[in-house]
Amino acid sequence: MADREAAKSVLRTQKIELPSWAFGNSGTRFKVFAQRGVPRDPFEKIADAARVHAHTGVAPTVALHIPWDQVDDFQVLGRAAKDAGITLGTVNANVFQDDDYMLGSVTNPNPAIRRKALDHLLACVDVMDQTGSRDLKLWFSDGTNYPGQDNIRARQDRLAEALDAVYRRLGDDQRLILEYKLFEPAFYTMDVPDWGTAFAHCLQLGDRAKVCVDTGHHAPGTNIEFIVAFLLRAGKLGAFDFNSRFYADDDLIVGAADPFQLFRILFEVVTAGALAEDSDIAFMLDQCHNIEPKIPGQIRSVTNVQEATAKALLVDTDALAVAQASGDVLGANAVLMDAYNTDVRPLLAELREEQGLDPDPMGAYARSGYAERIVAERVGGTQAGWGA
Ligand code: RM4
Ligand code: MN
Repeated sequence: MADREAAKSVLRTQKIELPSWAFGNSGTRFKVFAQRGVPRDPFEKIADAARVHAHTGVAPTVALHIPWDQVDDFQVLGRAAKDAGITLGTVNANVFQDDDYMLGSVTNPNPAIRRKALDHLLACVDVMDQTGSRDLKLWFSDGTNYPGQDNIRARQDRLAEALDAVYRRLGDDQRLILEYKLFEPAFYTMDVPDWGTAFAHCLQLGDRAKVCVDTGHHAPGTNIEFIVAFLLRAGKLGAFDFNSRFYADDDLIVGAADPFQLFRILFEVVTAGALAEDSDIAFMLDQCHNIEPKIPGQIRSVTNVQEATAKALLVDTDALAVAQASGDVLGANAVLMDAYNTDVRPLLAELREEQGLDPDPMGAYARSGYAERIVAERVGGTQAGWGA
């Protein structure tokens, strides 16, 4: 087994970014169940995200979604985050909730609608200038539902044109992160359906364009760790959107559906050296807590990523290399499984204690009284949520 202390020193520097939208109400197209105490504005979302960081110590940034998190002055929001002990992270553009976008945003056949969508993306870069965010994450719902509905190649041209305009607007320290998704809301073609499409567009754009792997955006049975390994090797993995899926884009708690897959993904990250402190990969959560309480849902998500990471760090890479070189199929597999089957919870509890944190973040949150406080205080106003 690899060195526990070495694993701990990497875990100490791990950073996981929280999605602001995880704290708002969410649901399916059938029903959004409102929860008491849910934030009514971006400031309250930030307070909740800071709470997750306070208990876990590894979630110091929160991603914004524009216009869901639109405020008059992003510097004020940034200061609020700082006062709460966190900073603002990735800016997510939202060009999927306007009536104009029924037939697409940047790939819409109507040039005026394409212009409107592009203007929003450019406005998101303005937001980044104010928040100091490094990454602009783009996910497009664009696509078609019926064969013949639109010209597939023309839509790729329109996409490339918009991406290029955004890329050229970025500052030297800013990046474009392109996310793909197999299907939904479009059911016949998505304009960015898979990592290959995202990769090809990013290659064309340049060094500061990278791919986001949302773990819920693949066909069942897809070997996601292979994609991760490939993109890492090509220097094109920009970010993860972590979540779990049983069926499609379920947005459930990461590590809930398939903790072994999460371990395999993180093992690829670890062996590529991409967990190092200077790594430029954004490890984000992209989840919705439809029926479970949201702050504990985020705490559980963070600790699930930590547990999978710890196991990945415990793989005895020397023994693995020997087994691989000698063609010892079962031996190599056993080395990996030994690490996966290790109970890393005591190690993580120890790490938290060393960092002055409660070893049990879920318990500490429950005891903190925060949940009761926000229920009592957040009365009136309109709860944040993405509708439906
Ligand atoms: C999309 C995609 C994006 C996220 C939105 C809320 O399916 O995963 O990353 O911003 O959902
Ligand atoms: Mn996502």
